[in-house]
Amino acid sequence: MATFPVNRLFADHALLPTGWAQNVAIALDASGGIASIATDQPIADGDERVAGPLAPALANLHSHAFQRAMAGLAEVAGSGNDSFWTWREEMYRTVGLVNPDDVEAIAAKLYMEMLKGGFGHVAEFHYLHHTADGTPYSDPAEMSLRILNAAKTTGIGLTHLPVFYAHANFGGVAPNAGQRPFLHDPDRFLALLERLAPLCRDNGQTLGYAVHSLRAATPEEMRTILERAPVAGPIHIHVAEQTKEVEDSLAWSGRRPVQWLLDEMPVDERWCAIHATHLTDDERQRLARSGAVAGLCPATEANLGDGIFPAVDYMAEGGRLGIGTDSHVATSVAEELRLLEYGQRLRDRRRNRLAGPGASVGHTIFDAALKGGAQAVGQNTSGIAVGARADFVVLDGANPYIAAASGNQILDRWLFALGGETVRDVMVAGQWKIRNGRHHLEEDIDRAFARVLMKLK
Ligand code: NGQ
Ligand code: ZN
Repeated sequence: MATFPVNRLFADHALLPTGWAQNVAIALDASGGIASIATDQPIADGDERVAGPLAPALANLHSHAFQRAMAGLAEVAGSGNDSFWTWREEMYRTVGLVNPDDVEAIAAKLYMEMLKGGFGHVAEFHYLHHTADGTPYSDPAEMSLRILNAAKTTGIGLTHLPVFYAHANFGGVAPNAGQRPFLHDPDRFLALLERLAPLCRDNGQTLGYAVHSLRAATPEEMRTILERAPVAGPIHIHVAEQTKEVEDSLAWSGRRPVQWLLDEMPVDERWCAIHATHLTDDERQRLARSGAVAGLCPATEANLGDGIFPAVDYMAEGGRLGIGTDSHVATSVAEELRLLEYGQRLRDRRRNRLAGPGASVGHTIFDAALKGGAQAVGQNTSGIAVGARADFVVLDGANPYIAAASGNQILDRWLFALGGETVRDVMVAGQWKIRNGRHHLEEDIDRAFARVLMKLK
């Protein structure tokens, strides 16, 4: 492999780990990593000058791709007491309607949308393994392979997280009919991981795994998987998203879900606690100290009526967090980060909650989600730094709001005042995937996706 830089970018403004810098020359290596960064440079022959401010693309740490197909279709009121749990019934209905071709088409459309929204990588929390009646496909990895393909087609980086799911609630309650497509015993789940490990490696994709929730696995099953999984990547779990889960956990064990998880599992930097909405002060402090990432999905959490994560205190305690688009009622960095801050404001009836005195909120939460997102998807370097993967967004320098902004105003304008069109170009691993707002396979991806939506009507 070539060891010399194969490509050089030049940005008038670039967001480095030390903050915004000017006249930045970035050399990429042959494997799509950042080889060198120099600031206050003249533009050199052969440099490709980007069309606006350059920022790192973020990792989206939580996705259930198939749910994009029903986003916006669960907004008709039912009995007057609609909840997360009634939404889940509708979601299970969608599960029963999609085959592997459909899932690949939905995921490709979604991943293209995510790229356009400023994400360069996605962690797919993948539990839709089997047919509607629970029969495994002739290749038990079929559905996973479709996710791998969709990521490859679109060019988004992937951390694939096959999900272990075996029960309907704490204490090993038998699963219900809607959950049949999700189920494994530990041996079969471990076999799935074995099969996927070399495929992900060959694709340059990361393999981790997830346990769906403390509702879906017994402590014994979790311990077996933790001991035997042939995987070094991240471990994710949904936890304490709904108050009912907290109540059920207390009834089962006398402990709250996050308390139980921190007591009983070796939670550390490898772990990502998805949602973790409902925390006591003690749980919040312990989670912050654990080094794990809280995987927040602000648009979905708002949509499902989950509650508000205590981000002000958690960040003050040094807790790590990242963002995910989860059910994909939103697909952009800006929407998620904006709602993260706005939830805190609505609760506290105050402004500028997640930044310290004098700091930009946009920059503070973008930087937190950059670092936490990278950790949660299994990357050990993040941002525009030597050794990191070259995952960039170029904001539209011709947009007057962006053109007139300097420093962190660029982020605050993008995240709090502008829409999706602000992201102009997106690079993943040293290659442009979105250019001037478009993907090179846009028409094909849209056509396949439209067919699926018409079928689901
Ligand atoms: C999921 N989604 O697995 O897709 C869950 C709902 C559950 C979100 N929590 C199902 N947003 O937690 O049982
Ligand atoms: Zn989820």
